[in-house]
Amino acid sequence: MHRHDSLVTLQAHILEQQSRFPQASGTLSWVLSALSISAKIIANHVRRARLDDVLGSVGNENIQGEQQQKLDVIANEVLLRTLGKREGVAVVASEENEEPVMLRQVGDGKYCVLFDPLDGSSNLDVCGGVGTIFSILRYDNPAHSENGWLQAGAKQVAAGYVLYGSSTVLVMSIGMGVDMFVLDPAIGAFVRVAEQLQIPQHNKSYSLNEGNRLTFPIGYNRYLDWAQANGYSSRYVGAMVADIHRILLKGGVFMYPPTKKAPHGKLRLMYEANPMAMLIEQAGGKAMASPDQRILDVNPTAIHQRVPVIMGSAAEVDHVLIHLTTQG
Ligand code: P6P
Repeated sequence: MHRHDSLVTLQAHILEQQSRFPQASGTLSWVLSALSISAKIIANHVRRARLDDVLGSVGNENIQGEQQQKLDVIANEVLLRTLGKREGVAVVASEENEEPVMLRQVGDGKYCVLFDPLDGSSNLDVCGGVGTIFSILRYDNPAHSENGWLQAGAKQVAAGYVLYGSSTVLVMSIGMGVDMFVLDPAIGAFVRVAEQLQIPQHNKSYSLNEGNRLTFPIGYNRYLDWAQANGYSSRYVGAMVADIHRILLKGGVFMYPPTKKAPHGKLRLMYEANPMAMLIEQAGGKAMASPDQRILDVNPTAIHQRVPVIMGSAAEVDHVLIHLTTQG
């Protein structure tokens, strides 16, 4: 039973962190609290999905060419509505929207919030883990790039995810380490359960969709042969948030390599790879797009662009990279 005298809510944690920046206006704190409220609303929809008969697809494809689930639309609308009410949010960009939405004029202290509202939603019908992923960029100077929101992941001011699993877990970073919160339904608040998470250095576990093995670049198959010869286990949920959460807590390596169907990988740079890469690096891990490119250094050219992903414990990522670079 959680001792309530030591209870620190997400709200208190956000204000605690803000107090370390005396010059802070509190705008970022407001944006993070909007994401917290959105997560609680989405969690309720996810847990009631079968009861409220909102499972299944809406019958059309989203911008990604994927079957849009009813809850994808619901989660997207919750985030757009909640963030839209926050003065500090100038732009929102969603996996579900073809173009970013300008909510208000650019000005000092404004932010761009990018998100995948319900990642892995195809797992919903079978009660599998699904999540929300978010990334926050400062957006007060479009000179960062002609669009303003196309900035490298290294410029993120905050990143995080919500996992709607056996419990509702929120994990986030504002660049000072990674902290974890669990939604306590009894009090309707996210309660801090871990601070300064450090990813385990090793774990003989890899996570990728081996069904694509025949079209991986050869180095990935060399790695799989090596890993299987060295007693590695395979764990793959098929929802990035669930797979990354396991790796953050247990260690290992997660990959989505280039395939014939997705030559640049399937995962989206701006609102999947970048936020997860920030969290993994802040927890002491490694996040690469290729042997010589860090995900956070990729300069984006399009809001929905995809990127190969290799991330997790640094030593485990290195085992993959060495097989991508050795010849023969
Ligand atoms: P595949 C879910 O659709 C998703 O975007 C990520 O959450 C997940 O890691 C990946 O795609 C799964 O893709 O091709 O293995 O089903």
